[in-house]
Amino acid sequence: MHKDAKFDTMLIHAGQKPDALMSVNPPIYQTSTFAFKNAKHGADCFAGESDGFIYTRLGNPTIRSLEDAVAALEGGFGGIATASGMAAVTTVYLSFLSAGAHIVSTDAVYGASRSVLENHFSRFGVEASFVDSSRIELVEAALKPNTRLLYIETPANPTISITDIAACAELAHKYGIKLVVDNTFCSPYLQKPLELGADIVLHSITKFINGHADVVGGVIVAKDPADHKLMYNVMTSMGPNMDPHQAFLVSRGLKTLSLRMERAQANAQVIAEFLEGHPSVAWVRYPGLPSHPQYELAKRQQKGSGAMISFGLKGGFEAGSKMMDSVKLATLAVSLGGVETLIQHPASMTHAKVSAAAKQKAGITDELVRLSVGIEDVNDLLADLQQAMQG
Ligand code: LCS
Repeated sequence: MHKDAKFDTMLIHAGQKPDALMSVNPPIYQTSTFAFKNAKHGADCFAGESDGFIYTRLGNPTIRSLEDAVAALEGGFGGIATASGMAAVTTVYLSFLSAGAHIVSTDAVYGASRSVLENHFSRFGVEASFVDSSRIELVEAALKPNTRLLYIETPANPTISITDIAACAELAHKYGIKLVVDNTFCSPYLQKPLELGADIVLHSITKFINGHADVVGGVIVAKDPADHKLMYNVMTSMGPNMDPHQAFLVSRGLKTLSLRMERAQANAQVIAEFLEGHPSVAWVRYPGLPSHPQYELAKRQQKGSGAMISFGLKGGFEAGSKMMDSVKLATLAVSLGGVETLIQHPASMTHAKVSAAAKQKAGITDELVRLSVGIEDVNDLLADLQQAMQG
């Protein structure tokens, strides 16, 4: 692949190295371990003086192919694939947070990215503050001398609020703090956090990157080789590694990222406008609507508006529940970013473990319904939502 290859070309070719049989796609190296040619080769591999594979927890060609592809797409130094998105999140936390350290995070992050700090990292003396990171002055006010990480999710799950990545990078670097961006909702097709100054980008690969609701996985990409090395050591020591078969499936899904994202966000724009004009709908949050509070920032920072919408019905939680029970084409399920349209209720599902007070403060209200728009025919989706709101 030419070094100046464009994004869509990279989607198809990045990370692909022909094997001995010139296989066009990366084979599934479904093996736990790799034989050494001789004792010296084994010792050289362990010493890092030969780049042969050793053991799948430490690296595997099928997984490496995916890691290299995502690293190239994000414009980073190296990729680290993990068993789940949460394995990626916790690998980042474990790499940079020690007892006595502090992290500042977006308040409306994915529920587990928050609750793992509040319920588990707190047991090891790690302190966390959650702020509305769309307001940079609140981020700055939350920083402390022991802050090690600024962790933002943009657009945030599930409020779709948008944080200025470049402004956060400037702030973080002024205080010698690393900026981490969860880029799950956009994927590298729509947003490139490392180019905007972030140090580390991560994904729940379960979502848009894989895109077919058949794999759980995660990936981390660092800009700086030293950060990559640190996180790679943490990941391979603790063992939340991806499996070769998972990596194969994700590599296959990844190739159509642009096509899926284009169709899904075109559908989402039509649906968001329909919802905003519907008499039963109280409010809609979608970056492609001028009513979105960070509409201008979204236009500047993202290549498109994405496929995630949140909204509230005038009848509140009761009306939302009724709607979720009445959809026939959209599926009532958590997760997002697949080819199929999903609908869910964050307050009682994905963010159930976040305290009621924290949810209220972060804008995760009881009435909020979240839609992950798929690539079905948009007229069928509109008809389904229309009948479900009447039902
Ligand atoms: N980051 C974001 C933004 C997410 O939405 C999720 C999962 C994760 C990290 C964790 O990834 P996982 O371990 O599940 O691969 N979000 C989910 C959601 O909204 N519904 O179900 C899972």
